[in-house]
Amino acid sequence: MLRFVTSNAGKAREASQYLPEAVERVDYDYPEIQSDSLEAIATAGARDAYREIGEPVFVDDSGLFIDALGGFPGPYSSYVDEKLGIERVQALAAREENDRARFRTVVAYADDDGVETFEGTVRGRIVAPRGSGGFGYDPIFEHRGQTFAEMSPEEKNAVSHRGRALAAFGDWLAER
Ligand code: ITT
Ligand code: NA
Repeated sequence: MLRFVTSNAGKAREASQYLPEAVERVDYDYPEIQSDSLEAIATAGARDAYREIGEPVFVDDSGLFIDALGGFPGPYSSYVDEKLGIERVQALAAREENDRARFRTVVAYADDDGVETFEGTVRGRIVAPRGSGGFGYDPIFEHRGQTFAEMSPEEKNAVSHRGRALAAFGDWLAER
């Protein structure tokens, strides 16, 4: 059994579909350090959550990086979603010629041996919102003609940043 420390139900759903072991969600809101690096945020979060909970845990820190906006909102994606909302982020991006963006996830796993991180990236374009699946920025992120919110959970996991990070994590767990 794996413990996933997250306040985000959408992340937890995707992880349980992907990993070979059962995933239990732990709703502990670990303090997030401020950093431009998802690796640093995830590593500090996993270490803190492991200390707090006393059992091996993993966390997921993710962000949407819009090329024309210098990678904004990036590590601040959660804050920007909360304060502006995805429609206003899309409106900002629509003023630019270059519509390219990427999603990134860093999964960090902590146990007695320390912290291991696993990364996943997917490239796409920012478009006007479409679809009702997924969560967060999914309606404005298009990959090969479909937004992530138009995909089934399986379709999204097969190509997504989180799917790729979890696949690397799963391989590592299996080889351990
Ligand atoms: P945690 O408790 O796990 O930290 P969170 O929602 O605060 O949950 P992050 O700090 O990683 O997660 O913030 C990432 C932001 O990007 C947040 O607004 C998410 O909704 C959004 N996001 C993350 N993964 C996404 C995905 O696969 N599709 C769309 N939006 C995503
Ligand atoms: Na967070």
